[in-house]
Amino acid sequence: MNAHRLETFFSEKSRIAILIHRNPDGDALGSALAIRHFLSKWYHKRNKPVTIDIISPSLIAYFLEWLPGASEVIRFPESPERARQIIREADSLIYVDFNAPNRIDELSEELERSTVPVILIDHHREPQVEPAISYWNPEAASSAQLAWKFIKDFNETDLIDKNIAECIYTGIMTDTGSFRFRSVTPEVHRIVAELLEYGVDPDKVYSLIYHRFSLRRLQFFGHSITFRIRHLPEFRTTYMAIPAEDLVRFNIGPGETEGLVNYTLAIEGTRLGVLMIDRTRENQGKPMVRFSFRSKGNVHVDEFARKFFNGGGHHNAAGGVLYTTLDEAETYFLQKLSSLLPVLVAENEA
Ligand SMILES: [Mn+2]
Repeated sequence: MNAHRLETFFSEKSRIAILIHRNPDGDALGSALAIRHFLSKWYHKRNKPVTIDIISPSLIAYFLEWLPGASEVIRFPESPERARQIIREADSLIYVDFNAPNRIDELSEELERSTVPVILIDHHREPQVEPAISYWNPEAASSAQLAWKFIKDFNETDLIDKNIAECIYTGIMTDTGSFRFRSVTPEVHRIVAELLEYGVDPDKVYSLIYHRFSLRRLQFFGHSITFRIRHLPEFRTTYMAIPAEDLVRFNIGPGETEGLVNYTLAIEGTRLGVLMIDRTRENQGKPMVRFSFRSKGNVHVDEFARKFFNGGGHHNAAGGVLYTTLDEAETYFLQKLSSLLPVLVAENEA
């Protein structure tokens, strides 16, 4: 995208709503904040009045609250009417780290009604929007690197600062398992190198995100790993099924189960790791189980999640949901697992 087209598009806008997905992760929030910081400065430089709001469909996890500007994000559960109104009055919408209006719960209706142009900044498969401006690449390791490209394409590097760099760095770090996933290319490291030149402190960012466990949360992880894990070596699969009572017992809040699924892949030989959590309490008491899938190599969990679990995502990281009890969800999962067996046990794959 050339700078002139971006300039033409944004110079006509004065009410921009930036939208992120439910339970925003470091990539969604970091990208959205970086874009808001940058665009605010871009309009300020031109003396053009503008309103730029970030709307989150749910609350923000405590370990992301430190991100520069996070306190200004509008959270739907706290101000539902205001969130709806911002979308209704917006003259442009920026979708960040998601690409289907139905991923943002109660706000989906407002989005579907809206007729204003959409800017898409995302790396998930099968987008369900027709954007006016698109920074979409399913091969990208993170939305943050696409947000970075968007910012750089304005050709006004004097507006880029440490806050912007820190937000982008957080997005890339959290979506790449700290720069180790297959999706990490030399290009990703070149971007990270640039971000460090703006003064980002890697150890500080890592600690603010990952060294934030309370004793209670760490004990919940320990309890899950000890009592809720099942290892199926013949399927090269490891999964955990977490009953609602565990969430209550350890008082586990939104975002606090983040990262638990990764321990399933730590067992040698495992190529599919699954976390299923009873979320009935979040669904007005009606049965609901959320799934997280992680995999290695050519075990493509996005297809598996889409086909059987009302979900989707990336080749090696996806999510889904079933409206059943946890026991039923586990039985169903074990039935569907056989469809993956050939690829799970294929030879010559680590
Ligand atoms: Mn992402």
